[in-house]
Amino acid sequence: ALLSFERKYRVRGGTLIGGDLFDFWVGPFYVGFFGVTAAIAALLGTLLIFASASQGPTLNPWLISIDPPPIEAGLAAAPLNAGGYWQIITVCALIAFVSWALRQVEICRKLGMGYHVPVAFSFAILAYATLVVIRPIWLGAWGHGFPYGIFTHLDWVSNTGYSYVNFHYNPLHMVAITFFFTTCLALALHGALVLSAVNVPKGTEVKSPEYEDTFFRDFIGYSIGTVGIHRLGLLLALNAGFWSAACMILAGPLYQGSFPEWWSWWRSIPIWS
Ligand code: BCL
Ligand code: UQ1
Repeated sequence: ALLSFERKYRVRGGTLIGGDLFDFWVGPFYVGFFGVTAAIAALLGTLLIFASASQGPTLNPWLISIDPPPIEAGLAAAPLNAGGYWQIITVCALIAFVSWALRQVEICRKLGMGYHVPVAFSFAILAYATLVVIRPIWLGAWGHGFPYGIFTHLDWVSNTGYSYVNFHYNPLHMVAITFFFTTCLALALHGALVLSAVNVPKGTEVKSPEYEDTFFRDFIGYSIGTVGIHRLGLLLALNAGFWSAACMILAGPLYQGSFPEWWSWWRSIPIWS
């Protein structure tokens, strides 16, 4: 059903391409040119996953794996059953993700809103593209991309990590993890604080944002404010994705060998060496 306010916001225009073509809704969903391209790319990619899986050696969902070409194949186009499926599926995935972001942009434009959501999603796309396009090209072989399988992608993370001896010593991996953890802290504080103000006993009035500010001023002498916490949350989350991508550009393209060894400059600082 159409919610009472929805009709008012179903405005024409704001499209990036094709004018009125596909400028309509299906049920609650805005379609748009990029809704069509996202749907086609996602459907095609998914069908290709089934096609590749049907070639064996297993149909066990946990074990199915669509593997990139072998490292020796370099950056060439591979035969379907030797990494070619992986290459085409990767293209489908990228078209679907970028279409999804552009559809967000069109919805933002229709509503006269900022582009914060598509900008944020772009960081996730960047992290994915770093793993399956940027880093493999930089290292000279599609075989450096990760395989599309439930267990096999976990094995890839483990093997890739241990090939740098101890990945916890990757300094940018440290930065990325710290941003992920701090993002969780910020969202837990924010969710808890808002609920504590709003979820009051029956018959009593909801507390105003001033109570939220006051809680944190009493508690730690500082409140970042109700808009501020959302800016902080977005900043933390974008940095989590960005430094994840950066840590994988460091690992391989910019630095090979042992990450524990990378820290020898620190151990040899004159103060304590
Ligand atoms: Mg590590 C990566 C944390 C231990 C090796 N590691 C990461 C990062 C993150 C992290 C910082 C993954 C997040 C990311 O990239 O998001 N690692 C982490 C933590 C520990 C840890 C917290 C820990 O021990 C407490 N890591 C280790 C150990 C190593 C190790 C020591 C193995 C032995 N780690 C590696 C390797 C990698 C990481 C190797 C990476 O490659 C990875 C990384 O940095 O990648 C960049 C970014 C988000 C994405 C990539 C997702 C993109 C999503 C796309 C755009 C959309 C998908 C849509 C989907 C298909 C739709 C589905 C439809 C729905 C059904 C509706
Ligand atoms: C905060 O200060 C604030 O403003 C009132 C919120 O808005 C509702 C919050 O959710 C949180 C968590 C804080 C406290 C955060 C810091 C970084 C002091």
